[in-house]
Amino acid sequence: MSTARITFVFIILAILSSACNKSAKEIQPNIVFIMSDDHAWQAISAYNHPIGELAPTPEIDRIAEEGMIFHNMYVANSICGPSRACIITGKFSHINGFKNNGNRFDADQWTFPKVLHDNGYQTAVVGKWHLKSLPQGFDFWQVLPGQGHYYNPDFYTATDTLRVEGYVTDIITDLALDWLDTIDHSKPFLLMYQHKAPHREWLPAEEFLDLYHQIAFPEPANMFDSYENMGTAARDAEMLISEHMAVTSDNKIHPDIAAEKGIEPFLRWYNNAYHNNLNRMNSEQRANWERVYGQINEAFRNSTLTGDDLTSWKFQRYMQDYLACIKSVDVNVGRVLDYLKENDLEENTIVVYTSDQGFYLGEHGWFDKRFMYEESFRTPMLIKYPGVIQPGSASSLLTQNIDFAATFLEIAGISIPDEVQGISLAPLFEGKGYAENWRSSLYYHYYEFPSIHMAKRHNGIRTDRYKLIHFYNDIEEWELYDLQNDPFEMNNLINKPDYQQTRLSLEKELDSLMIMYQETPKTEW
Ligand code: SGN
Ligand code: CA
Repeated sequence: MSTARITFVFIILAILSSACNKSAKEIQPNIVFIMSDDHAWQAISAYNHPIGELAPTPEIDRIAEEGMIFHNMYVANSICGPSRACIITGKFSHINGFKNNGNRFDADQWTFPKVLHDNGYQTAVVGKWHLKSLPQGFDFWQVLPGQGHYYNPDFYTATDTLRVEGYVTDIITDLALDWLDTIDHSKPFLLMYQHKAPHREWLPAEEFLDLYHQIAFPEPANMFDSYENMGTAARDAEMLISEHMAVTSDNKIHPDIAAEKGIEPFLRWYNNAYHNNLNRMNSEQRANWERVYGQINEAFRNSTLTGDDLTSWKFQRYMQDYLACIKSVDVNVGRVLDYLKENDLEENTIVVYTSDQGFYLGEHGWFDKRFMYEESFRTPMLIKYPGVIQPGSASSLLTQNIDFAATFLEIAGISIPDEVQGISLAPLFEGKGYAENWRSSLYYHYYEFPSIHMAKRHNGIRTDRYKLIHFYNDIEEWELYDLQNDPFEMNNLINKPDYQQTRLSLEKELDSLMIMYQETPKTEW
């Protein structure tokens, strides 16, 4: 072929391929929004943390391999119901009104699923919901009451309450795939596929009960933190693996054996929880469970663990069960990804994987979440968008879960109302060039106190490098961390002379975020 002909062929191919890309983007894409409950980014192998590497999540990682991983995705309020409300409204808790798990979500308000539904999307939510009020804006929903159960869970549907035999993560996936089978694949859809796992008390599926029993998981360096240079809030929190995690319901030791050893759980009802969890099982499930956990109980009965050794043992038990629950999530995410591929839906479907918040895997000695410290404030986020997001890409810009609503509207070609507080992440999908104009700080506000785990109320701000936290109700304390020099937040710098300039500028920035986000007057907090 002559050079002129080759050039001509290339030009035609280039025009054709740009036309294809364009039409792909002009079609409204399908959205599969996958959210698990309490899934720490440390426990996703794509994030390269030692825990994730020992308990890999190859299926979830596929989303990052085929798309983008977000290294700085944060929540607006690190607790289940509020986080979910922030996601569907694109607004902070003080605007959507759902500030803590005790509240009831006002389901009549604006949410992005309603808007997608009104714009021709087929919509469904399956699994964890936790907003007290029933879902609105969905053609189909089947959700767990409250926290739900791992074994033979109950579900609410629009017409019924029913108990489904099996393991919750598998069942939620079956529901998702069954719904996908019923809908019209030539029209766009939104599927919110939301797991209960790996929420406490971490009951693994039968096939994974002992998956990680032979692995020694590394303890975080600050697991025996004395909070010397932190504040009162860290010291007063009741989320220690050593004291507040139950040897019974959490670590699966029979209450009689724990009592023989002189170990009482922090709350007495944790013993009831132990029995209630097992009583839900059918005889086959129960027999499998006893086979595996019977051995652990026997070994515990014959042990003489106390003090830090007992804490280390509890940490291993915690990791084994928590990560085994994640294994089921991972396998089931794989089923959904495979379904999309096998049904020719892959090319036009965006898949997001995230969690309602981060979680402590022993950092500062803790489990649970709530605090604005990194492990619970930061949440995983992986997204693939074939033809738009370059496979294997990453973003480290400051992003927040209030951004999902705006993002989904923008990619569906629907205008974003001014009332939405989050911003669309869509510009980040196509690569560089946005860093200079991107937000430079994030706002956070947590309210659930006094309550289980006793994490005090606080708000604050995080920039690229610093974090300023204000504990404002039963104590009046400020904390300032330099995340570059102190990534594990061990040294509160608030009174250090060298940091007074930084403190002032962070306080100013916090004030302006509060104005921008229409924070309510402090007297109403
Ligand atoms: C339950 C858990 C707590 C957890 C809250 C909120 N206790 O109360 O450990 O912090 O839920 O979790 S349990 O013994 O019942 O498991 S959230 O994810 O719903 O916000
Ligand atoms: Ca949660």
